[in-house]
Amino acid sequence: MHPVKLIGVACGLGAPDHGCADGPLFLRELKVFQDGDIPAAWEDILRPGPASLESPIAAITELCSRLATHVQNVLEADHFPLVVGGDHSCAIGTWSGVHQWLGTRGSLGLVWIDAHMDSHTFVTTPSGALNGMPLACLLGYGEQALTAIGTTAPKLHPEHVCLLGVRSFEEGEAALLKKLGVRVIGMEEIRKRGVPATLAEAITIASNGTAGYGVSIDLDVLDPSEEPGVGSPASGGLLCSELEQALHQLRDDPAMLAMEIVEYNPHHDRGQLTAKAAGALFRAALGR
Ligand SMILES: [Mn+2]
Repeated sequence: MHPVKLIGVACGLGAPDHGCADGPLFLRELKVFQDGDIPAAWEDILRPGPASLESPIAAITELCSRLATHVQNVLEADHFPLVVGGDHSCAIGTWSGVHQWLGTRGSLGLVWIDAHMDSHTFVTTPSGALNGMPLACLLGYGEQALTAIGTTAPKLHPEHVCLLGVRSFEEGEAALLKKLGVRVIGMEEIRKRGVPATLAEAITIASNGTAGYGVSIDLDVLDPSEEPGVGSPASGGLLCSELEQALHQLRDDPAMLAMEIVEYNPHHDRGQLTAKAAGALFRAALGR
């Protein structure tokens, strides 16, 4: 396995609750990604620059551009990027970076594990929060500054994307994904078919016809009764143990190019439960 390079994104400007900006620092302090079996080292923790005085959009655009370059460089060095959020708007930078690195090699697939769809644009959003928009941006919809990072081309084709764990969403974003034909696997379907089978389908969608795929894990996919350390908790989620078990499917898959673990909010955590869950998911997916 390629050595893992951890890139923190200490930014909560895209979330209504900015506390997840402290997530990467806490997770680094708690050493949750330090495991003897997995060669992993912190590369950097990125912070918003002076553009944050202007507007959240300006700050996140600049931060995501920097993040995209970092991710691209890590891949160039034959390492595995693990981006640690911060709010989920960092996904725009992460996957723009992987897309940039892929270049003419082929398309990028993405498995989006989240309680929410994160597929709003400014036309449909009720909150205006940018962490509710990254998937739409990556598909080429939404704020032009954010869809044009690296290149104006969409970073993802709808047929290569699958959402898993969804249970809280608004009509406008659901309509966009439906129009595009993006596969959404909600909790109800997961409860019928099981986590392993539905994750296997998501991986197949992200792999078929692509040059590789990524996995974006929003910790709010987990049930908040067990893991409360997130900014937008939604009840009826996955147990950490069942997601861990299913994530074993990712181990040693050479088609998996990068991963994200985002939205850890240490100020809502209880006895480091959610921090430990982040480490457990990391080991489940990348261990042996
Ligand atoms: Mn999310």
